Amino acid sequence: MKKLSKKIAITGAVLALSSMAFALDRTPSKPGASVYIISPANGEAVASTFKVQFGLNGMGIAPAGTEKAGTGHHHLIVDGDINAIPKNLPIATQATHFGGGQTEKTLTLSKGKHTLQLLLADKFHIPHTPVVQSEKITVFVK
Ligand SMILES: [Cu+2]
Repeated sequence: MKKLSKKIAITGAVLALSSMAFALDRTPSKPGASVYIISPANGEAVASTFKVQFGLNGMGIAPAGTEKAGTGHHHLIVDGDINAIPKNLPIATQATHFGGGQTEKTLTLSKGKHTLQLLLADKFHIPHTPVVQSEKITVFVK
C-alpha cells in the first residue's frame, strides 16, 4: 500500500512537470485545416476486419519527431471520448498513434456498434491549437 502511494505520487509529479513543460508550447494548426475519415462512411455496416482511411485538408502529414510547420500525424480513437483527452499534453494510450505518417489502418472489431474519430497532433503528440479533429462516426460491425 505504501509502495503504491509512492508510485502514484511520483507519477503525479512527472505529469505535473510534463504539463508545465508543454503547456506553453502547443503548435498552431493552419487556419481552416480539417481532418476526416474518408472510409468507412458514417453509419456504414462493415465486416469485422475493415480498413479505415484518414483524410487531411489544409495541413501536411509528417512522422512524429519531425520539425515542420503546418504538419502533424494522425491519432485514431476507437470507442473513446475525445473530450477526455487533455489537449495540452502528449496523447497517451487513449488513441492509436500513426507516428510513421500512416494514413490508413486495418481494424478488427467485435460485432456491434463502434465509433471512430481522428485527432491530429504535432511532433510531440500534442494536439494543435486550435485542435484539428474529425467528426465522430459510427460503424456497425456485421
Ligand atoms: Cu502521436
